[in-house]
Amino acid sequence: MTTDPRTLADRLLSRDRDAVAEALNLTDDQRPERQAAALKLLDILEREAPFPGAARIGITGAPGAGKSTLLDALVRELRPRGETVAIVAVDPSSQRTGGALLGDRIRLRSGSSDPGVFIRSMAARDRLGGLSDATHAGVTILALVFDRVFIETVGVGQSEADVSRLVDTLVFVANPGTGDVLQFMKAGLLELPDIFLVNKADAGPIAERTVSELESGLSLGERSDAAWTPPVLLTSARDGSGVHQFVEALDAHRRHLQNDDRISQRRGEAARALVIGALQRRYGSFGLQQLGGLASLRSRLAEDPTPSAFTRIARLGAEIEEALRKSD
Ligand SMILES: Nc1nc2c(ncn2[C@@H]2O[C@H](COP(=O)(O)OP(=O)(O)OP(=O)(O)O)[C@@H](O)[C@H]2O)c(=O)[nH]1
Ligand SMILES: [Mg+2]
Repeated sequence: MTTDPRTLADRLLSRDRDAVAEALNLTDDQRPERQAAALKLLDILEREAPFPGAARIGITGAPGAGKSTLLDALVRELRPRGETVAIVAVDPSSQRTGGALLGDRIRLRSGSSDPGVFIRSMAARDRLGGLSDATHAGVTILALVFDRVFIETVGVGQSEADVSRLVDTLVFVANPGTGDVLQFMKAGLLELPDIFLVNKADAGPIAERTVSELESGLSLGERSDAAWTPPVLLTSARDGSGVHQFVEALDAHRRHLQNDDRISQRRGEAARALVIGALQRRYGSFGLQQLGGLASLRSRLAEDPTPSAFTRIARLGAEIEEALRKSD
């Protein structure tokens, strides 16, 4: 099958839902000629996408915290408002079927024929808990066609930082009474999320205790965005309480980012971190040394902000490979 990247890009840019599956298949395809077409497609999409476009939201938290159940509740809150929703569920290992199960659950409730909901499960291929480039591609494609794009990832330390580079708003879902909040704080990750949810509010006082733990933890730390105080909300994905307030908090954070154009800054920083992360993952620190090291790479990325992240990763990767070949 031949796919012309320009034609496919135009269909996505005009929000043609039928083009989504074709685009995702293209970016998943490992054959070299298809990879080249996929890169061209993603490059066009990243450069021509309306700004700021869809809201990109990451949902992270320990296994079993209720992330998928919350997404299910969110879909039922957002669809009656006429909003379309795409969900990327990142499976930490290909054996797991969490994403597929989530898909079945939501499809079951909201009707399999609802074209306003799209769910895709993706393997975290590159390494355990990490996000693959396919996730980056998926978000770029889905953000053109749907109003909100959610990424569900299991929090295992590094994955919070990875997902924060792909989203505008990061949500941490705490499981009350399990100690995961304490672990999260110890790992120094409290500064990343923009919204905290303590789910399973129906479990009673233990959930309120977790709220206080988080609030006191948050009062100690400094945040990179001093103008935003992350709310700590109680939700029950099971009975739906707090879900409406959660959506309000998501909207408030989006408005906050659009004030003073913080969103451009955030996306710019995220894109640079994404490029560095991808190169590090692929070539290691020895590879980065071929480009003069991290500091030099950072300043190069800051100087010339024009190419898409995808193009940069490809070009800098080729440069590293060339340098490695020469030093052989
Ligand atoms: N009591 C109660 N149980 C909940 C709530 N939300 C989710 N659960 C239950 O918690 C379990 C895990 O829920 P999931 O939504 O699959 O959790 P998850 O965070 O997506 O889990 P992974 O994808 O495995 O990381 C399920 O049995 C849910 O029914 C809640 O608000 N209250
Ligand atoms: Mg899940």
